[in-house]
Amino acid sequence: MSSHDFWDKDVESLDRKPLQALQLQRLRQVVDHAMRTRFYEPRLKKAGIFSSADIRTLDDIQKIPFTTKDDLRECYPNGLLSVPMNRVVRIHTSSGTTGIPTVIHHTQQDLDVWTNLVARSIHATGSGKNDIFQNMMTYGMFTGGLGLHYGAERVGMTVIPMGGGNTKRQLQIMKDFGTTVLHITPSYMLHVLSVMEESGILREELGLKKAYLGAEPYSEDTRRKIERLWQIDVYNSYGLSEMNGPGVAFECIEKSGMHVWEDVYHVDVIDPETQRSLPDGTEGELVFTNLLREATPLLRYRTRDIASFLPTPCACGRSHRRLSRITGRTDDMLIINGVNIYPSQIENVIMRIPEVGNNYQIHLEKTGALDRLIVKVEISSAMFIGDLKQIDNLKELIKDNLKASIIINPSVELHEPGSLPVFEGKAKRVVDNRTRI
Ligand code: DLL
Repeated sequence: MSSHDFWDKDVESLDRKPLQALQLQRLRQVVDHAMRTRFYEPRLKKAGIFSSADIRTLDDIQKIPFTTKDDLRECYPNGLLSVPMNRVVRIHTSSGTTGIPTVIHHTQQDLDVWTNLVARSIHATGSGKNDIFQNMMTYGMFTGGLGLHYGAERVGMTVIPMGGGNTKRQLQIMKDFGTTVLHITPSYMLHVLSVMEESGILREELGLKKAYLGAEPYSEDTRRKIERLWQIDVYNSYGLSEMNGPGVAFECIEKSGMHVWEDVYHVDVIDPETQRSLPDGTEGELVFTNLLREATPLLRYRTRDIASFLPTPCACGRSHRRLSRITGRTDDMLIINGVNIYPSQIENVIMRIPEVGNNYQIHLEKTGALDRLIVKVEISSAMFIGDLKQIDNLKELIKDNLKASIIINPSVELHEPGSLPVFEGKAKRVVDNRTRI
């Protein structure tokens, strides 16, 4: 590997030992900083931590109590702010559709750290100043727009700040400016393909090479499908507004798991029930500490996201560990007639089937005392003009495969291409119409 392959070689290839020493030093700093806040001071003291002197090893992080989304909501709007407001240069919120949003304040230094991590991530995918970057994530309080924007500028890409929506115009811009890299949600990426089919613009007229897909879960088969249909490389990108936003974990050119930038983020994988730490290779809930936060320090934040660390080093030479795909959230588990099912299990099954189109939805209804699972699936355009027998066979195939994977017997509805609701940001896949008692 040459230093050219890294954005910041010294940090990205730092051996595990010095990397952990750096984490410890920064953890101690952030604990001292948090200790000065009204939110953390009583909590840390209650846990026996009076200053950074009580954090002697990295394992001492376990003494720090968890912070939850509810804690953040209770602090709305400024309860976690730990610098004077005149040092805050930007505010972001989580994109949650219900309830009170969580608020993250940023100082200029916070933004610089974030921008640098995004730049590092983009560089790790092999993109740079020769790329035309079309950012199709929503701009605004959501971090997907501005977060990638500044990182892309820092590596010298030509940035087209489109934001989400207006798909025909997006395609025209892609064609006219020769866009090479997109930033977009996976569900929207599949929809753009359907719109391209009607728009008269041909794939050959576009210079597209890569897409950064994230902000919502998607399966490995969905990645392959998008790569095959678009003839591009897809890189998975994970982040959450509480930890800045995108740029927390990103795939490198190896496309095999997302490097978490461990000089800035300490991550623990815990069993959500017992709250005990789990070893690399075991799936659990991700718990993040931002080691360099000024305006909103967050210690041991329970993300509710489920994933595992890959147990082997990456061929790219980066020492920062890789996260698996996010397989679900502790709060998106569906209980259907007593059986626990994650929506990702359903996507895993249907997106493996080539005749399946670009969109799907999971509906839950109540019939008497029983729950009913209805999986609505768009079929491909080629299949749509096929004969009825073929369509019936496809329906049975999807049903059988789902039954084999999730145990319960679903109803499957096949829909024509483009007929299910489209989301230009995060997709809403589950519609739960069961009345709760
Ligand atoms: O979604 C930040 C982001 C923007 C990440 C653009 C990647 C690209 P929030 O709105 O706070 O922030 O939502 C965070 O989205 O806890 C996960 O549940 C989910 N999520 C984000 N990326 C992925 C991914 C942004 N690659 C929440 N795979 C997180 C699965 C993801 N889920």
